[in-house]
Amino acid sequence: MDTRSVKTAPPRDLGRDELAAAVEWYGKMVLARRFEEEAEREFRRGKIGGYLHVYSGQEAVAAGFLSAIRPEDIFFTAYRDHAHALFRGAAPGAVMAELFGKATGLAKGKGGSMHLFDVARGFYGGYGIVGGHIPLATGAAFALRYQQADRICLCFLGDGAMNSGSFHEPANLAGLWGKQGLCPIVYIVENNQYAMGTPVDRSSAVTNLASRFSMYAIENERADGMDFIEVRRLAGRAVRRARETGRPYAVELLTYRFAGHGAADLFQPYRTKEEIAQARQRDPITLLEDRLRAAGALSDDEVKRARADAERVVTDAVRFAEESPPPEPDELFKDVYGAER
Ligand SMILES: Cc1ncc(C[n+]2csc(CCOP(=O)(O)OP(=O)(O)O)c2C)c(N)n1
Ligand SMILES: [Mg+2]
Repeated sequence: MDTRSVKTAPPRDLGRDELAAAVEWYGKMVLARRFEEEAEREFRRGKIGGYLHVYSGQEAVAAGFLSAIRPEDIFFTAYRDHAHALFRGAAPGAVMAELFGKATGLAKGKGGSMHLFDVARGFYGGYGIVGGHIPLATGAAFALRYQQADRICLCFLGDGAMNSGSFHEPANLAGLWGKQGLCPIVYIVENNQYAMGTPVDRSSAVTNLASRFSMYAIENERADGMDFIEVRRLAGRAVRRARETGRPYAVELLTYRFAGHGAADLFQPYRTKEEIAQARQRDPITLLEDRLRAAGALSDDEVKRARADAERVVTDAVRFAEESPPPEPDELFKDVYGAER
């Protein structure tokens, strides 16, 4: 199943608060998209070392969920993480500086694109090992409830990550702990149809990924991940439920990445240009723009202003990253285990 076969829900009336939030998040999504375009450009200019995976096309997923949690809640994701950091309020300059490997970066220039961290804002990373963060997020959710905190944890993961062993053990524990109300986590499977060049039906025996959570007594649902407003509504319900019951919940959101897997995936031999063009017809930013225009909440001028603001913020972020110093050599021995001298 792909996003083309999912119908967008018929427009329902948007409440005043919902509309205001959607306008605000539209601006954030425009910024994230512009940020990613620039990151790809800076990679090609040789300014960004290591690896780079951009989020373009998937914005409604992180935006929908991160707009539905509280400041004290926490979340984990994999390596496609720039938008998650920006949506949560990290300074774009600090995110770009991290990509550039600079001391002013979100992880002091020592993590790079795949390892963004912003613990003060509840963002616990940014992981390059596929599936590696799922046990951590599940343990963190348990810890929150064990400490009797009224906080929940989100765990974003890819369709490919669900086939790693490090998915199954924590999923089992989450189901088990959930029976005692001790695991307030929402797993958000970002099904962008591919794990690098491998489509879901060539890597997963069961292609309804949401249903696989049932094996571990985790209730689940599957939905369109391109429509911000619907994702946000769903997120509101899922998050409230996890908070109230302490039980895990799983959502599979059907989405699509518009760019290559990573910056080195230039030719994308595993998919056709036509497939990409068709997916782009349901660009989450355009869909939201259309919905807001139809509701009379967004004018041409406001769209222009959102784009101009994003341009300015990203230009400033690049300048900040370029002008920042690299980390000092003795930073090598800080924030790591077993490096006492
Ligand atoms: C343990 C491990 N195995 C293999 C890789 C190489 N690898 C990097 S990304 C990726 C695909 C993951 O796909 P998915 O979870 O769907 O995430 P997406 O890139 O689509 O966001 C693989 C196999 C890795 N980083 N870690
Ligand atoms: Mg994927």
